[in-house]
Amino acid sequence: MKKNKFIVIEGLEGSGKTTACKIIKNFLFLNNIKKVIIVRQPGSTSISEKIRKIIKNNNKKEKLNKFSELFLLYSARIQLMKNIIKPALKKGKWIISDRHNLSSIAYQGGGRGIDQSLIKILNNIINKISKPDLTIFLDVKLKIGLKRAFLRSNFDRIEQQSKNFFLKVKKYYLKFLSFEKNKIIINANNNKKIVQKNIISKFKNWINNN
Ligand code: Z5A
Repeated sequence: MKKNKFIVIEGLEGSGKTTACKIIKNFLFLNNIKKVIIVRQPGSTSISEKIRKIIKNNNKKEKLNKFSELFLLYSARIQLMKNIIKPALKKGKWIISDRHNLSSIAYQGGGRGIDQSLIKILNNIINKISKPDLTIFLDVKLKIGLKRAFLRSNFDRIEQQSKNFFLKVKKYYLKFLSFEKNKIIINANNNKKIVQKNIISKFKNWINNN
């Protein structure tokens, strides 16, 4: 039996992260690995879900400061790491997380322009609790991703940002992804069937070697 893993799915909006989480869970189930928890960030604990609402919703009376956004994201992440992820990993459960530290590097560091040295300090706190075994990055063209996200529902507070914001997010994703040792990059511009096939084939290969 394989040792349980902490898997992170990353990418721009509409890249298919939520879909990919389900694909991986289903693949593991078919391979007799049934103790699998999918979590989303920010979110997945009662406090983190409250924080998610503050981060996603537009407050017309008061603008959310970029540093408040950053610290809220890390408050949500610490709650999730300490209360769900760490205990589940200890019990031998697998974790699939829809976003993690790399999202903050890309959105708050790249998009909002917050100094990476501050984000690095916060990431070190998170990594001391537990570090992902694998990051799967769904590489989607901005236009395709945003179109999919918009078709699914109206844009939230972050999705309403400018094209330039998302270009910076993508740039930082790719830059910092290059420092990740354990990663899989998927071309997420293709149709669902092709993307699913590629995810399974690359993930299967990774699992067989880890
Ligand atoms: N955020 C941040 O700034 N910093 C952080 O540290 C963290 C988060 C952790 C979370 O929003 C927001 O928080 C996010 C970044 C910020 N905001 N923005 N912008 P969210 O969780 O609500 O949304 P999201 O993470 O951006 O994901 P999403 O928009 O829900 O998309 P997705 O999960 O990547 O894709 P999906 O739900 O699987 O698919 C979207 C639609 O496309 C759906 O109808 C699918 O059926 C369809 N789809 C999926 N794949 C395909 C393919 N291959 N072809 C065609 N259609 C497809």
